[in-house]
Amino acid sequence: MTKKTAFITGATSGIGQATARLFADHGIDLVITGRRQERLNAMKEELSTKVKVETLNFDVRDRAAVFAAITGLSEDWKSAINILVNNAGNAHGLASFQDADLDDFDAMIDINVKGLLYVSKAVLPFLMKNKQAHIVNIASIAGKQVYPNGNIYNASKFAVDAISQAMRIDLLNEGVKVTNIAPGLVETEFSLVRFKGNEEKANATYDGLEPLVAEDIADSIYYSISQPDHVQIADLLILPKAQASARDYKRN
Ligand code: NDP
Ligand code: 8X3
Repeated sequence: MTKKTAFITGATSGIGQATARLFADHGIDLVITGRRQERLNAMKEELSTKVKVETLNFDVRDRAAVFAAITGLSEDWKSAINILVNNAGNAHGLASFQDADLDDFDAMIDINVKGLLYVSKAVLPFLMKNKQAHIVNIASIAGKQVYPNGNIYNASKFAVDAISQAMRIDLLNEGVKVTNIAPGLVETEFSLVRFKGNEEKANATYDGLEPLVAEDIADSIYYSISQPDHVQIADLLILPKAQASARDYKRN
């Protein structure tokens, strides 16, 4: 069986962090990225007892920094990485199109869409050379259905969904599998970021219902990358029991 080595963006928190931990439990060597160096250091210290870990600190919006960090990896890493988990991303704001802040629109397009493209283009040459390669893009139910005030977050995740489909077609002859994962409500730092540190608003997102936890999505990512070589999980939509659509929740 080919040894698995994964590159995970946004591993300092939430879904990316839980995925890094689960992968390490399964012996998958890791390149983990984020902007919070102290968290990257802590993750490296925690996971290095199980697997090889490299950390890279860059803002996915910074195209030059993305390419400098990734092309600067050692040849050992470059010849080993066969899984890319494009997870880094967030919502910025929850306001009507007419009231929303243009800086928030920029952030979501630049991080969730352009950042994912930069990282993918930088990592892809290794994936195409290495065996049994796989890209997992973290989209969202927000990329399948629009909800009030979701506007450009929705647009950014619809873009991720389309990019997953496009990658799957274009990479068909390269032997690179592509999985799109679309979670519903997951309790992470996501809402704190969306509401710019307002804990009351962030907590209200999960009022009266049991959301998913990051580990639930890590499980589905691991499931996707641990299938036999001939099986390609194309798209997974994973919701809490208390959620039926991007706008239908059952709250107590
Ligand atoms: P968190 O806020 O907990 O984690 C986001 C991660 O992305 C962090 O590690 C953060 O690292 C990284 N990140 C954010 N902005 C940047 C940037 N500019 N450059 C580099 N890294 C960045 O949220 P989640 O774990 O919930 O989110 C992970 C993914 O899951 C996102 O793509 C999100 O859209 C998606 N998702 C989340 C859902 C939810 O309900 N939570 C549901 C559906 C999808 P750092 O700050 O250190 O840079
Ligand atoms: C995150 C889930 O419903 O808040 O993508 O957009 S939602």
